[in-house]
Amino acid sequence: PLNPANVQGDILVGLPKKVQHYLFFQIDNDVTSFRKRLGLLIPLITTTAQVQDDRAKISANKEAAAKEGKAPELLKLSGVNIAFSQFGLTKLGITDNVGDTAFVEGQLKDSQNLGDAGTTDAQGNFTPDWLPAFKNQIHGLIIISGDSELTVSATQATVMAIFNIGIHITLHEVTTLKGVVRPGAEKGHEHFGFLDGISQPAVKEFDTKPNPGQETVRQGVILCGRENDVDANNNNTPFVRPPWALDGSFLALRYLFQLVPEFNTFLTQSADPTTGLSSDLLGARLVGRWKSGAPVDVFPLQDNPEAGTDPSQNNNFRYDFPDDQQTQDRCPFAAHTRKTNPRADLEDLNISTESRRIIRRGVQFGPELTPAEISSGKTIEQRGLIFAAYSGSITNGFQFVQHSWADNTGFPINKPVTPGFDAIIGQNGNGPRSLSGANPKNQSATLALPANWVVPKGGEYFFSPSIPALRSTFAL
Ligand code: N7H
Repeated sequence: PLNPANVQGDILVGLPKKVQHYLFFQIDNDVTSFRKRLGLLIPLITTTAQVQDDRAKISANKEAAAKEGKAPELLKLSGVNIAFSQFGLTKLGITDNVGDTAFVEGQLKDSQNLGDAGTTDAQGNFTPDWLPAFKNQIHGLIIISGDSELTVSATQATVMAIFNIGIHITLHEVTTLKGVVRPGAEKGHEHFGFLDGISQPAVKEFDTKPNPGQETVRQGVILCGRENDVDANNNNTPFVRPPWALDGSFLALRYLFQLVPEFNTFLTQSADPTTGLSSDLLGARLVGRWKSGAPVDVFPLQDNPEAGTDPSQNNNFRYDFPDDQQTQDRCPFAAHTRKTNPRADLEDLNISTESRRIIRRGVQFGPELTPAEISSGKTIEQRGLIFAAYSGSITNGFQFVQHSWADNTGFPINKPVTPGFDAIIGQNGNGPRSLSGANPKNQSATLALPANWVVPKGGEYFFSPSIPALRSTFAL
């Protein structure tokens, strides 16, 4: 059985965070010293068991404070996880093939396939419009989370001191992305304003009390070497993995900028109040949920904020109301949540979606809208989502969801009209995007989406090894 002390904490439960740093690094030439230093880092790595303990402490604290009518004492929690790219494995001299072609090739090479905008030179080589940092060979990623910028920076300094003492440098930083949860009532909401992190798969024999509507996946969908660790793109053939891959997970990391004023302006301009399509309803139909989190499949005409935050209601739908499969009365076929987890659209055709599920652990970055941005309707500050998704396979999970679902205008299949692009994340390089069904009163009309308002600026695929694998195979 699965031992929570063996699995890194971000995968199955998520490091508790208000602030989260993603430190992308390269290993320097003295690999032996790096591996020794990694050995010193291992006791600092937060395991699943520790996150479970920390979360229990946080709720006990809150309860105790509530009883006494006081504000809960601030816990200075901090978490550390580590993951390696294929470049990192190669640098460490680990030659085993972990059995995931997307990971082995790296995300830069996958960027065109993901639909990222970029340029192709005379030799036919594609370069995405990414930040220069992500065009480097990144060897690994250290994730540091905590309750404040101060705690996280202090932990980051400790981590750097383990690897680099005096002139003895074993690792250097390529870039650090600093995520921060949005303030006040926007906590838990991404920058377009929608509550996020609602729908995650439950993991069999780990998340033993799924919420209504929450689907349970076998452990191998998220962790390598466990039940159903199979290639869904190749007749569910079992993946061949080295033994040390057991209880590790792949991490798809994407640095996604969001153009919030432009998104808001589009909603205002494309609303059609004469047919009842307010800008709020249009936004909800593009996402598949109202800003509150309430799913449009259950609440098609009006928001229900109470249901939005209620775990017994906010995930309890399958796009299987009698009118759902052939009409877009309730939810457009190309709404973001429907594209990325189509539920009954495939399941009722006897096509399983289990191997396509991912666990999302991202964090927002950047400030709230400034007055100048609100008045001009133009993005000035950089903001968006550091998207992070874990699964037992990138090719089954993130890559497939982005390429074969979000970017594929014919998906979901078997519909009377062409669904179009995922309204939020669908990508067509520099080309145009549109979707059908945005207006429930005119469902075959297509709505042209002006440009990408989610702009990929970089990323990489990583492998997050188990604690025993870090000891046996990565560290010295
Ligand atoms: Fe999405 N958004 O604000 O619109 N996402 N997402 N995502 N996403 C979800 O159900 C968003 C991105 C998935 O099971 C919600 O938890 C934004 C990528 C999946 O019903 C909201 C960005 C990929 C789900 C957003 C972004 C996915 C999901 C509803 C980028 C994968 C669960 C909250 C900036 C390729 C679907 C929730 C389900 C939900 C938003 C990126 C996938 C509000 C802004 C790149 C699988």
